[in-house]
Parts: sequence; C-alpha cells; structure tokens
Amino acid sequence: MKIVRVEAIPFAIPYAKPLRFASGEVHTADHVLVRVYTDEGLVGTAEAPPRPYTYGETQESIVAVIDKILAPQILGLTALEREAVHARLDRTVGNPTAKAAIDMALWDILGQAAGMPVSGLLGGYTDRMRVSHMVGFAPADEMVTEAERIRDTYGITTFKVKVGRRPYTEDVAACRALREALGDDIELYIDGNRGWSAAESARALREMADLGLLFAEELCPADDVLGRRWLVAQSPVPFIADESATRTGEVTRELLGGSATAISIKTARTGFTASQRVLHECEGLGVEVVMGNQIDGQIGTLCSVAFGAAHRWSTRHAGELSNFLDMTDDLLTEPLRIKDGTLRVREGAGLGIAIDPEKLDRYRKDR
Ligand code: MUC
Ligand code: MG
Repeated sequence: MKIVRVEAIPFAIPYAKPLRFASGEVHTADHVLVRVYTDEGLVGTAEAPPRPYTYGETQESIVAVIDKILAPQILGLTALEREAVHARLDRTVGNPTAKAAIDMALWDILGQAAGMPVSGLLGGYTDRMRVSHMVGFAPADEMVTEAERIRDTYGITTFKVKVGRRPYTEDVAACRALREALGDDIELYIDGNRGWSAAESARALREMADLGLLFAEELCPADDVLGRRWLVAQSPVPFIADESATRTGEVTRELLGGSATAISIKTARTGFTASQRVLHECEGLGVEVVMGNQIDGQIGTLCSVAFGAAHRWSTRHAGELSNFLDMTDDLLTEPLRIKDGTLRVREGAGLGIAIDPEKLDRYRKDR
C-alpha cells in the first residue's frame, strides 16, 4: 500500500443557481479531484473545494501545493501510516482542503484494501443521515419558494438560513417568512459567515427569539474576541463555530474562550482523521456538532455522509448534505439521491466513489 503518486486534477462544473452568503458567492464548482495511487494499483479518490474567502486556497494553489509540496513529502509512505503522513503534511501550514482530500483518499485506499466501507471502518453507527438544506441570500419570497421546493421534492425538513446582510432586519424578515410559510415542525438555524457585528447579532437574535431557532453560526467574527464572547454568553441557542474552528487547536481555543458552544465539522477541511479528533473532543466535552457543508459536490458530500453516519454524536442533528443539488452536473457515474429527507452512505468497499471518465474529460481544466 505504498503511495506512488498523487494526482490533482482541476475541474469546473457550473451551478444552476449560485449560492450567496455574507463572505462570498459560488457560481461554479471549481474543485480539485485528488487521486492517490498505490504500488498495488489501488486508487483513493476525494475532492478539494477552494474557498478563498474562508481558507485562502484557490484551485491553482491547491494543485500547486499538492504537486510541489504535499505529494513529494508523502511518496513512499503507506496508507497505514497516516500519523506519519499527517506529520509531514503539517510541516506546511494552512491548505486545509488540499490536506483533507489526501487524508480521505488514503482512507478510501484502506477501505478498498480491506474490502470494507470507510463508514464502517470509521465507526459504522448507521447507514444514513437526515439532511439539512442551506438557503442562500435572495429576496425573502424566493428563499421561501426554494425551501418549499426542497421540502416537497426531497422531504427535507431542516434548513440553515444564510444571514449577515445589512440591515440585519432583512434577514430577520426572511427567517420569519420561512417560519410562517413552513410551519413549526421545520427545523431552522442561521449562519452569518461573520457578516454582522456582535451588537447587530444580539439584536437579531432578540428579534428572532420567537422563531424557535436550533442554532446560530458564526454571526460575527471570532477575531472580535470580547464582542463575540459577550454575544455567545447571551445566545439563547448553541452558537456554532465554523470557519473560526478549522483545526483541533482552534476548536479548543474557541470553546474554552467562550467564543462558541457548538462546532461545525467539515470533512472537506479536516478529512476523516482530524474530523474524528474534533468529534471526539466535542463528544467528550458534551458539545453539539453539526456536519457542515463546504459547498461540496457529490464526492465531498459522499465523504461527509460517510463520516457523519459513522458516529453517534454526529447523527444527533441533520447534516448539511444537499448543496450539490444546485450543480448542473457532477463527476460520479451514479448520482447521489436524497429521499425522504435522508441521504444514505454508499455501499461497497472504500468510499464507493466511481468517476465517470467522460464527465471528467468534459469538465477538467488541465487539458
Ligand atoms: C457555511 O457553513 O458557512 C460558506 C462559506 C464556507 O466556508 O462554507 C459555506 C457554508
Ligand atoms: Mg458556516
């Protein structure tokens, strides 16, 4: 199981409907397909999504850091030596999605070698997750129409609403419209992507006190240290750290510093190995986690559900597993299907990622 080659292939698939949020917007899934090859002919696969507004990575930087730094450092190690692999990857700071994709591709290799699904190797708690859908910025009536369509078509009853616009009252009105249209049985929570100040966030939370929100996520920047601590102390619901807690050390810092009381786990940035560390830390502390969405395509979503379904602690809440629905196409031979509000883990050895070669040829940007 010696690693002999790591391939980073940039590809671009347009979105049918762009996703807009306080820190940016996505029109095209300009991701990087990562393949790790072993001397025995096994190939592990994962994808890295560049999110410059969150991690500073671009499609070009992901390809370059894999080709020039990360791959050369791990060639010759085996897929079983993940601690050694990570020790070498961690000599380079940052680049979370590039490292995470390599980690998940190595787990794919392990699963294939063992003839077992990765989700089972990680924990095997269940074979599916409830799905939460992320509703991006739009006029309130369009946000309602989208949520109704997603509920009626896929049976999804949990929605994460993007907030963080100014004035904050626009978002308060949109959340109220969603609650009124969808009724009390729907789960609603909000994500500000650091768009508001602590004071705006506090006012918004007070004005939404009757909406029965499940969580509030990254409403203001964690760098506004005292303001954020002040806000979290008065939040009536668990306050999720997402982009402010992307490594185990940051998770500890945010929780102990009173900047968060819940954590978003994204396999796109912490792979499976570090996601397990984050999850176990949170479970040990009794801190809620949500499986977050890095605006993943189907490959990333498949990784996320494999991890989320594997652990009891991450199945307590719906996972954000549906943004791929807005893409015009994807690379898998067999598309993911959300039914009755749930997404199932793919059966078979490894991660079960089968890439359609014609689609890869059509969408890759390096030829
Ligand atoms: C989210 O949960 O914030 C938008 C920016 C990002 O980093 O992830 C997405 C979704
Ligand atoms: Mg978020």
